[in-house]
Amino acid sequence: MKAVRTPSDANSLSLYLEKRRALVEVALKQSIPAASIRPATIHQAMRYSLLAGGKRLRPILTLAAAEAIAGESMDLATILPAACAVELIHTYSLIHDDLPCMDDDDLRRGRPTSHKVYGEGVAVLAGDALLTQAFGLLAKITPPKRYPLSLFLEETALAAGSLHLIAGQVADIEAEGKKLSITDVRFIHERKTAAMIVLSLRLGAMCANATPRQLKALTDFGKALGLAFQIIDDILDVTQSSEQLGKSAGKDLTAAKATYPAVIGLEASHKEAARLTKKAHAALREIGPKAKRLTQIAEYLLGRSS
Ligand code: GRG
Repeated sequence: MKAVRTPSDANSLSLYLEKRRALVEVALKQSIPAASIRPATIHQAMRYSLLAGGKRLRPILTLAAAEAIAGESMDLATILPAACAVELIHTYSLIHDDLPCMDDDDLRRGRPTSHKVYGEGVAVLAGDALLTQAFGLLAKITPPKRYPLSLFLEETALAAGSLHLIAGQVADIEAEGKKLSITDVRFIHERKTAAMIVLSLRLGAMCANATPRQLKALTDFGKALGLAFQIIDDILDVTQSSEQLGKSAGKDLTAAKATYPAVIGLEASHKEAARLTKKAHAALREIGPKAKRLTQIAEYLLGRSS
């Protein structure tokens, strides 16, 4: 019997996410050395954290940004090195963030954290190796006409470095237990979370040879989406259980962390996340109908529960 495809099949976001996630999973498995290669411990530790699941939001955004420029029928194989690179950097940051000298967490992606399984030394090195390999993957990109390979490397180093991802982490550590203004919290969230989300989108768009106007639109989308994503993350930390999140819930409160709910309350935080999601949608107008998946992803993230 002939399979019947309804229009809602083709339009379903969950089907789209499932397909893109499957592509990313296969590519991630191939993106780092096999667990048997000497010294096996480091490769096992890298694979343990990288292949532990997770939403794969950032690599999916890289693919979706490229598709927003070049269409869903494009060959995604050319985008996967960049998509994997952002997930490797993200996973490194989670491994290091969980260390006893940082957030000291026991649970990540529903499993014991890297240092709990492999010890602190190997966990630090697994993070370092993932970060390093991310640049190895970026070097495989065939640069499009408008953007030289050096720009991919430079933008990635900038987003993951001491002006953005690490800046956010340092400001976060220094803020613990202090009374912060919403501007201070926003400073942290923009660096710790939004910068990598913006990078994920920009790398995808650059791979697809986006025009400067399209790249600016996706950057504005990413800034608003990234901040909304972290505000929702702050809200979920208060409202969800560790089982639902696959990581320790309620830690922001016990560690007196800088969060939106702590400064403006839960209801106002929800409102701000919704306002930013609208702003993110508005930024996509420049791109047009091909940005449909990005619009849907932003809406989906606003309503997520894990
Ligand atoms: C250099 C020692 C050293 C440490 C760097 C930069 C850094 C450590 C940590 C910052 C990482 C961090 C915890 C950012 C917060 C962003 C965030 C909401 C992470 C969780 O992302 P999800 O929900 O996680 O996408 P999954 O598991 O789904 O990928």
